[in-house]
This record gives sequence, structure tokens and C-alpha cells, in this order.
Amino acid sequence: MATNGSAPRNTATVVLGSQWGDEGKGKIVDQLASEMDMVCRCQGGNNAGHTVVVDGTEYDFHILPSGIVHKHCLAVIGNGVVIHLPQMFEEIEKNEAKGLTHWRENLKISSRAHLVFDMHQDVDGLHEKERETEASCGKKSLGTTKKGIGPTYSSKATRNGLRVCDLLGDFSYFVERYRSLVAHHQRMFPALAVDVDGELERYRQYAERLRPLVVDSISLVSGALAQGKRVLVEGANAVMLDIDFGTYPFVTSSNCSAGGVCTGLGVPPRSIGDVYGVVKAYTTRVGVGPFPTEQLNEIGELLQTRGAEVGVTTGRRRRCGWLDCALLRHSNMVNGYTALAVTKLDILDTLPEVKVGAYYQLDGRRLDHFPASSAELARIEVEYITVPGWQCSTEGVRTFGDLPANAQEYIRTMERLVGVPVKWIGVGKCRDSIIQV
Ligand code: 2SA
Ligand code: GDP
Ligand code: MG
Repeated sequence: MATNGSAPRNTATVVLGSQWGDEGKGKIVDQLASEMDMVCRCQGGNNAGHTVVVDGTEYDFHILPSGIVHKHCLAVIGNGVVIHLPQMFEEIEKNEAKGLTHWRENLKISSRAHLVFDMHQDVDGLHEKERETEASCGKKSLGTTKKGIGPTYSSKATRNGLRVCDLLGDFSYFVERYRSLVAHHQRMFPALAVDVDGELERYRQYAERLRPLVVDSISLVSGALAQGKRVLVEGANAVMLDIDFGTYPFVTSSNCSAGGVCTGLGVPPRSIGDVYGVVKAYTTRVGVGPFPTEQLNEIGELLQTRGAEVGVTTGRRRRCGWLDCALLRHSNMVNGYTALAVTKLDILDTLPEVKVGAYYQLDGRRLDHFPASSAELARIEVEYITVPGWQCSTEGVRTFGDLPANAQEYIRTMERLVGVPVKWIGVGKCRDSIIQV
């Protein structure tokens, strides 16, 4: 009989966003997945947008784990993920047209994952409208992706949500629960229009398309680990968007940090091994909320343009600023990174000097923590360290020693201020544009 004793354990490797998302997790996952048997998503929904570029073909994944590009890899959508079935099948069809035909064998979906309905997406939009007009929120929307993420996690927490297993079980039970969910939302928003019969008919058909893909993902992942298989977890969004550790309320509605791996897949903490934090060489954020190192000037413009900083899911321009190591220390405190994967160093190639946010000050005193309140974050003063720019292309560089001295200094400054070693450095979009340190 297997025991939980102290024998050497096989553990899952985890890739997490360390800032506000869009750090280039897709590219790092793709890199690591070449040596994995399984890649799993554990939280979020199709609000994510992960880009992978393989042999000139660009894939943008939203709900599918990026590891699905590798034929040998099982792609698992865990219990902590929320799924909009029509948009998931659309994403599958789009990728099938690009040549990803092996998804039928490789894609596995948890019977416990919650379903996002059109009504959740409509309610997401209605909440945003409400926030814009309510003085209590400073007349600010959150800038959500309107993919229904918040309302679906709300339904989950209220315990009137519907899961994959509900759709595949007794359909009359699904009908009853669905009608009650609609009534719940229409009590909040009487003008919310839902074609209940049409939706139920559509879902009866989705059930049959979904059925062959559904598994008990807890035993699938646990069994893979027990058999010594190599398991990778692909975090979506990022720690500063985490509902507990991010810049609340300007966050998403899941735990995008290390804890979300355990709750979103059903793996115990002792089954988590290396945790890699993906760090963009500068900082970006889409949507509203505090951003202490934001550059509302020509530097921000240059980063946005050179970095092509546009949301993969919504096409929104990303706000841009300097690297923030005070933020990254908070991120590391929560996630405990084994090492960092730095991306987009090449975007800084043309700058005469590069700044690094080193510490935060509030009312003239240096802080030893990341402030909880948005009001305090708005008053933060950032202490910067300036590193001279390298002003030459790093795109063709493949070893750390071949990087310009000032670029090496930039990476070493980051390591020193965050207290975590850098293991990879991205210098371009493509799969091979990476330096192993
Ligand atoms: P939501 O839709 O409820 O999760 O939005 C809440 C906040 O979380 C932010 N958020 C994101 N931030 C960065 N990237 C995301 N994914 C897409 C991408 C975003 C896009 O990869 O580019 O295309 O705009 C993502 N998803 C959610 C969001 O901006 C809100 O601030
Ligand atoms: P994710 O959500 O963290 O997976 O990141 P996104 O895919 O939303 O955004 C990252 C963008 O940067 C994508 O367009 C990637 O192709 C691109 N990218 C990733 N790494 C690098 C890099 O090292 N250099 C450059 N120039 N682009 C990169
Ligand atoms: Mg993204």
C-alpha cells in the first residue's frame, strides 16, 4: 500500500505570473512543456490570453493550457477553472484550423469545474456599468475582460453555480438549477434578458460534445504524479491580480498565486516542487487600479509601442512603467519562487538609461511591505535605481556572457533587489529567443 511517508516525492513544477499578468507565461510554459507529460490550468477562465509562437505560427490560448501545442502532453483544465463552453469550443476550432488536431486525445476537463454562462458575461458588463455610475466606488469600473469571471466565481461562492458534472448528469436537475440561477440574477438585474429555453437546448448539445473530454482531474493529476510523470502547472493572470494578495478590488476573482494550485487541482502542498515566477523586464497592467511605477510619459509610450503591449483577449492597450522590485518582493513572499524567468529584455534595448523601482516610501518612510489599501498605494513614492542602457540589440544573444555588460547589470540588480536568481531571459517572441542563465 502507498504511504505518505518521507520517501522522495515526484512534484509538480509551477509557472506563475509575478506582476499584473501578460509577463509571457505562455512562452515559458511552452519552453518547459517540451519536457512534460501533462500541463494543467488551475484557476481563472478565458480572461487569460497566453501567447505561444512556434515556427512562425502564433497561438493565443485563453482557456486551453498552452502546453496543448505539444502532442505528447496531456492538457488538463482543473476544478478551479471556470469554463464558458461556447467560447472554449470556438477556441478549439480556431486552433484546429492552425493544425492542432490532437486536442481530442489530449484535452481533459475536470468534472468539478464551474460553468460560465452568457448570463454571467452579461452581468459582468452590468456590474461594470453600475460601478461607473456609483459614487461609492469612486466612479471607477474595474476594467474587467467581461468574460463573466467575477459573476461565475460569485455563483460558486454563493453555492448556486453549475458545474461540468451537473451538465453531464440528470438533465432535469440541470434545468432546475439553471432556471434558479437565472431567477437569482434577474432579481438583481430585472432587465437582464435570458432566452432560457434556447440556452437549455444549446447546453443539451454541448453536454454531448463535452462528455468524452471530462475526467476526475484530481485522480488524474494525482495518479500522474504517483507514476513519476512530469506535471507542469500553468498559472493564469498573476499575483497582483490575486483576489487575496493583489491590489483589491482591482483584481480578478481567483487565487492566481501558489495557493490556487492546491485548491484548483486538488494537489497537496507537498506535491508542489519548483515555482517559477515570470517577470516582464518592465511592468504592465491592463484595466484599472494602482500602479506605482507607471510612466505616463514618453517612456511609457515607448514601452507600449516597442513591446506591442495590447491585451490578447480584449485588445486593450496595456499601461506601462518601470520594473518594480518592491512589488516583486511581495510577489516572492506569497509564491516563494525557486527562480525567475525574465521576458522581453529586448524591448529595453534602445533606452539610454533604465530605471528599477527599488523601494516604496510613504510619508517619507521606507516601507517593508506592499500596502493593502489603494489610497496608500496612490500616495507611494518610488525610490529608483538607474542602470545605464545598453543601446544595442539583444535579440540574437543566446548566452548570459554575450549580453551587453549593462544588460547583465540590470539582471543582477533585479536578482539582488528581489532575492531570487534569474534562470531564463527572453529576448524575442519566438520559442528559441531565450537565454538559459
Ligand atoms: P476579470 O475579467 O474579472 O478577470 O478582470 C479583473 C481584472 O483582472 C485583469 N485581467 C487581466 N490582466 C492582464 N491580462 C489578462 N488577460 C488578457 C491578456 C487581458 C486582455 O492576456 O492580455 O486581453 O485585456 C487579464 N485578465 C484579467 C483585468 O484587466 C481587470 O483589471
Ligand atoms: P501571458 O499572458 O503571460 O502568457 O503573456 P501574453 O501572451 O499575454 O503577453 C506576452 C507577449 O509578449 C506575447 O505577445 C508574447 O509573444 C511576447 N513575448 C514573450 N516573451 C517575449 C520576449 O522575451 N521578447 C519579446 N519581444 N516578446 C515576448
Ligand atoms: Mg496574457
